[in-house]
Amino acid sequence: MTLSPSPTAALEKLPVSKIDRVDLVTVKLPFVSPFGTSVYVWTDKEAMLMRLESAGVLAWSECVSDPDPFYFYETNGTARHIIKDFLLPLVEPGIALGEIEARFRHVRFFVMDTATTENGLLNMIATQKGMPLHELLGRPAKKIMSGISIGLKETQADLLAAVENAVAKKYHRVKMKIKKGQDVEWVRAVRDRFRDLRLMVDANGDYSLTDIDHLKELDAFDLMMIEQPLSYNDIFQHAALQKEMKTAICLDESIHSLDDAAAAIALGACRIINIKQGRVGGLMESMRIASYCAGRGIDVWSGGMDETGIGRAVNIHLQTAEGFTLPGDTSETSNYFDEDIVEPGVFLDRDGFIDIPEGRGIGVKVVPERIIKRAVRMERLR
Ligand code: OSB
Ligand code: MG
Repeated sequence: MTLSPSPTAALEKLPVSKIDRVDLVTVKLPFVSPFGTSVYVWTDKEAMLMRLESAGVLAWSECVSDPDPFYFYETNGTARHIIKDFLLPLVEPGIALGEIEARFRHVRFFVMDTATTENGLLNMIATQKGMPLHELLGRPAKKIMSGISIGLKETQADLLAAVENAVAKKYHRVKMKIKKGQDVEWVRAVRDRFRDLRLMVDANGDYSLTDIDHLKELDAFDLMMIEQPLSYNDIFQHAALQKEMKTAICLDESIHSLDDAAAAIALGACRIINIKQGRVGGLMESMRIASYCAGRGIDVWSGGMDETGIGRAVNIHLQTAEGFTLPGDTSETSNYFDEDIVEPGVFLDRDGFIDIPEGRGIGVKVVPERIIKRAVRMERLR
């Protein structure tokens, strides 16, 4: 197999400065309405934020773990432990990002914590250089496509109202959550009403191969893809399912690295990959996966973890990278929060596109009063 030039070669050479101070700040933001998936219903976002300070320059980063292990095995509690006791001590002044990644590889599996730390360092470097993050990543600015993830609703009328709202805002595609017993008829209701909508579904692993005939009924609705129909832990069975289904399978939970993506593609387990930078260890691994997929006809898009504006800004910058061919889970701030902790928030323009926040680093500014208002825990690590 020929390998295309690494999209991160230049980034790996960048040295990090002395980080004088590191704090973890956990904030809790109420959702405007509960967000339901096949596994759990969240009523607020409890996000652990990392604040880095170097010679008076500030850079923030967001860990995408939840307080619970219902989407992923990490929690804000395990993330704090791994960052504090294992990752941060490996970050020494003057060493290059590639060396930091190599050191982080000794810490097995904790991709969300690796991502938090690495993304914070990238934001710091871009801020110090006075350039936007996408420029540090070597990517030109562009308008970012939008997409919304609609959680499970109590009634089909509620679902149709939410889709109607998304269509009116000009979202480039709509994702609806499904689960066993709330799938085919709910998709049919949406498709009957919105014939041309770019529509997809996400099952968060609720089905097994014994449901194959039922899942195949979804082939009738011209869906862009079905996201993670089978177990969060599986690649092999998805390959069997993809052979039987017309609709493209997209993997989310199963993919934690470039190696996982390569295995999934080689097995024919999916035709699309949802890249959540936090779930694959950060921006650099995300770029590697996206470039790898681009060379093999596999579409990728940026997933979301209903992040605060810090994580959202990172996802927005990432989507300038090679290979991000499809709209991601990047919705307006108001879809989740009455008030976010950053300015500016995310808005769609009249064609449904999102502007990259302007300025150094991730671009958005953290509003200190809002952090204080929402903080549930603060801890200085260094
Ligand atoms: O499966 O993509 C998912 C949110 C939390 C956990 C898992 C998922 C999601 C979403 C929300 O679908 C996407 C977003 O708006 O950030
Ligand atoms: Mg998903």
